[in-house]
Amino acid sequence: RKRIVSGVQPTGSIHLGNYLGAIKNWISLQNTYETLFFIVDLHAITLPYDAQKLSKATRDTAAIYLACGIDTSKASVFVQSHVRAHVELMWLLSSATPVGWLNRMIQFKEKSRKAGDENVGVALLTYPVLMASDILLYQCDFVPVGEDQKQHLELTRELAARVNYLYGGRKWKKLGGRGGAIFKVPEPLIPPTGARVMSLIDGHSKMSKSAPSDQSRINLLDPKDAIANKIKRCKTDSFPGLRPIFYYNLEASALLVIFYIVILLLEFDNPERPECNNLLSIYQLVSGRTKEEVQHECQEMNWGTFKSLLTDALVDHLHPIQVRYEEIISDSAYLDRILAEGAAKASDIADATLSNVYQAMGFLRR
Ligand code: AQP
Repeated sequence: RKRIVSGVQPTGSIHLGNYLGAIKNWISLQNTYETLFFIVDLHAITLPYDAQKLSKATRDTAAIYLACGIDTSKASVFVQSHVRAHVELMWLLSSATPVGWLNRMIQFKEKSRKAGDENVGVALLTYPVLMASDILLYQCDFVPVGEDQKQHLELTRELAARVNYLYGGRKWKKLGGRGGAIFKVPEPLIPPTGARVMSLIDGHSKMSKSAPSDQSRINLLDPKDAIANKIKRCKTDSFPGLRPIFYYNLEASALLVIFYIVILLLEFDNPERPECNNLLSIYQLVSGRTKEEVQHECQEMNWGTFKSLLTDALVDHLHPIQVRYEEIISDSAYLDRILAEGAAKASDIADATLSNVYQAMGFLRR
């Protein structure tokens, strides 16, 4: 079977964006592919973080994976730092990574501009090399990536090709290796559309763990009251109802009726209503309805009616996940066992790759 690897950083509470944009998609992927899902704790320290909270966030994230439906009879679940090969391979790959490639990374430019050079650790610059090592260690075929990670995956692909060229093939064979490619060059797996969840207080920014306001996100473990409160207070717009804005300017001419129908079909994507699009998309994803069904159901609603519908849908969807999470997190022996088994399986694959890289790069082996 083709192999996939993916993970979430334990940088805070897992929110609806992480779930709808990543974890929920993994549930179906685990049925088709050989899957490895890890908690990306080594990446969580690239920006200033609270050491007192890291291990709890790591356990919580693992429990959430399982509570959401990751099935450990199909997928390996492990903590990144439990598989030493990630950091080791990163060092080896660093030697083959031109600094220029890293300087060009948009995320680095944006985050370092905000924080200032003196406040940014080297890890923020070298983060994409660790990400490359996370992927290449497992010789995976596909990596699910959102828009913001596309550039990093491209770097991973270029780095894999470069290492294969520098050390693979006949050169590796001369060193006693099997020759050929050292790394499989992975392909991006673009998730289904509509999975980018935006902040509840600003329809132009994505929902994020590190956004200062908790009001901007629905955390997967938020109780019912918190969800109701956040949805009640979330930003909407001043257009009436959930209809397309053009509706109210319509004359009764046939041409405009056709125009209206086209706009109606495009309501979700109306760039003038980012908050409306976001809330409708969230409702669509948690209710399991189609875009057309949601449009039909909601077009006559005012915000008050829609918000209570959305709150109920969210609470209904998240409740079973929260119940399951409580069971898992309170059984620490079970969680420890799952993570130990996952790390052991992952290490088997990762260590084999690492050993090949050491050999191909000419190291004296024990
Ligand atoms: N708002 C989002 N909508 C859809 N998908 C999202 N993801 C994150 N936010 C959204 C997806 O979640 C996965 C894991 O993300 P990550 O933890 O590795 O880092 P991130 O993308 O930077 O997520 P956050 O929540 O914004 O964390 P912080 O604040 O720590 O940077 C990825 O697949 C991502 O696409």
